[in-house]
Amino acid sequence: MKKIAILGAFGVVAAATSWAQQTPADLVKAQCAKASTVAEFWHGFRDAAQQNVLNALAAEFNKTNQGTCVLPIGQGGYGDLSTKIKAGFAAGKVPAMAQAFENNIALYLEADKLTDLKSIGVRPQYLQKRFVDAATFKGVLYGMPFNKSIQLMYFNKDLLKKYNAKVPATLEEFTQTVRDISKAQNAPAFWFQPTASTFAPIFLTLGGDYEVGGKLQLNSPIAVRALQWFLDLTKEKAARPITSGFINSQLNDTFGFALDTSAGMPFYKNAAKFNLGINTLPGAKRGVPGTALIQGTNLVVFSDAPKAQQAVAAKFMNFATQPRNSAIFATQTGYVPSSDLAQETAEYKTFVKANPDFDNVIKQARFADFEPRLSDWEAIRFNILEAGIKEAVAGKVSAKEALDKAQKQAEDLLSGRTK
Ligand code: FGO
Repeated sequence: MKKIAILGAFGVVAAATSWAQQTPADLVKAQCAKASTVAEFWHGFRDAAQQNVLNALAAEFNKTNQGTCVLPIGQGGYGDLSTKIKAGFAAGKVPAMAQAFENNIALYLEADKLTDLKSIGVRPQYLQKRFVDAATFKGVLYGMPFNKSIQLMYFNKDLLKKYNAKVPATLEEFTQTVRDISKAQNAPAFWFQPTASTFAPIFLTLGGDYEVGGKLQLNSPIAVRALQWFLDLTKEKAARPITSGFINSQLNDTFGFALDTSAGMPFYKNAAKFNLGINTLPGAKRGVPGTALIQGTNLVVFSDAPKAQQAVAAKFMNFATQPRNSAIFATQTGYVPSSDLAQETAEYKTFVKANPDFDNVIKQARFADFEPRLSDWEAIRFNILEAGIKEAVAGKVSAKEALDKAQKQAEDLLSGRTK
C-alpha cells in the first residue's frame, strides 16, 4: 500500500507501513463495531489511496460522534455503484448515504428514493453555488457536492523543453504543438481515452452544448467537429488513444499531454518520471481557459434508510464540507474544494505553497460545465455516445456517422422505444 503522509492531517495514522499498524479502514471498522447507529456510505472509489482519504475523513467524524458512525463501503467503480443502488431499490436494501452524479439523482428521484437534505439538517452554506444548483431539483437540494472534479491539462515539461515548445494556451496552439512534437519524436504526444469524458472538454471549448432548445443533441456540427479533431490527430499519429486503463498508470517519456480529471492529479504526480506540468485547459481564445467537464459526485441520503441513520448522514455532510475538512480532502485527492472557505484555511495555504499547481483546480472550476441531468444520461453517455466515439476512433465509422447513430439511439431510448 502506498504511504500517504498528509493523511495524518485528519488525525489518522497515514497508512500501513507494517502489518502492525492500523489503516484508516481498520480504525473505522473498530469504531463502527462499538456504535449503536451505523450509517453505511456506499462509494465508487476503487483506488486504495482515495479509499484511505475517505476512511480517514470518516474516522475523524466518528471520533467526535460517539455511539454513531459512518462506514464507507466500496461498491466497485461509479457504474457498479449505481447498478447496486438500483438493485438495492428492488431488494429493499439501501445504505444511508451514497455518491451520486446529477443524472443519478434524477433517476433516484423518479423512484422516489431520496431525502430532501435540508429537511434533515444539511446546511449547504458557503458551498460552490453552481454545484449546489446542479444537485437541486425543483427547488429542493438532494445532493451535497462532495467530490466534484474538473479537467486539467497534464503535460511533460521535459519534452516541451527538449523540443523548444511553449506551454500551449489555446486549442490552436495545442494542436500545433502536439503535431510538432509527435513528428519530431516519431510517437504520438497527445494521449487520450476515447471516452465521453475526454470528448467533452473539446466539444465544450468549441462552444458545444448537449441540450439545444430543451432537446438532447449529440450530433450537432460542433460535436462532429470535436470528434473529427480527435480522429485527425489519431490518424496523423499525433494522438494516441488509450483504450484500457488510466493514462496516469501508463506514462513514459513520449507522453506529452493529456486532458484529464483533476482527481487524477495525485496519480500523475506519483507516476511521472519526468517533470510534470499542470495547467488550465487550452482555450478557444487567448486569456480564457477551455471549458472542462465537471465530474465526480454528490452525497445523497436515501429516504428508506432509518431516520437515525439519516441524521448521522446529515451530520457527516456538514462535517465533510467544513472548510478545514474540505481543504484536506480536496488537496489530498485533486477534487475541487466543496467549501468556498477552504481556500482560507491554513491547511489549504500550506499545501498550495508546496504545490502551486493546485491553484489551477480553483481557476479551472470557473470554466467548466455539466452534462445533462437526465435520468437516462448514464446509459446514453456510456452505451450510446461513448460507444460511438470508440467506433469512430477505431476507424470503423466517420465522426458524422457515429454521432448521427448516437443521436438516433438516444432519441429511441428517450422516447421509450428501446427502454
Ligand atoms: C469519471 C465518470 C460517470 C458519469 C462521468 C456518470 C457514471 C467517467 C470518468 C467515467 O471522480 P472523477 O473525476 O475521477 C475518478 C476518481 C474516482 O475513481 O479518480 C479518478 N482516477 C482514479 C484512479 C486513477 O488511477 N486515476 C484517476 O484519474 C477517476 O477517473 O470522475 C471521472 C471516468 C470513468 O469513470 O471511466 O467519472 N463519469 N459521468 N460515471 N457512472 N455516471 O454520469
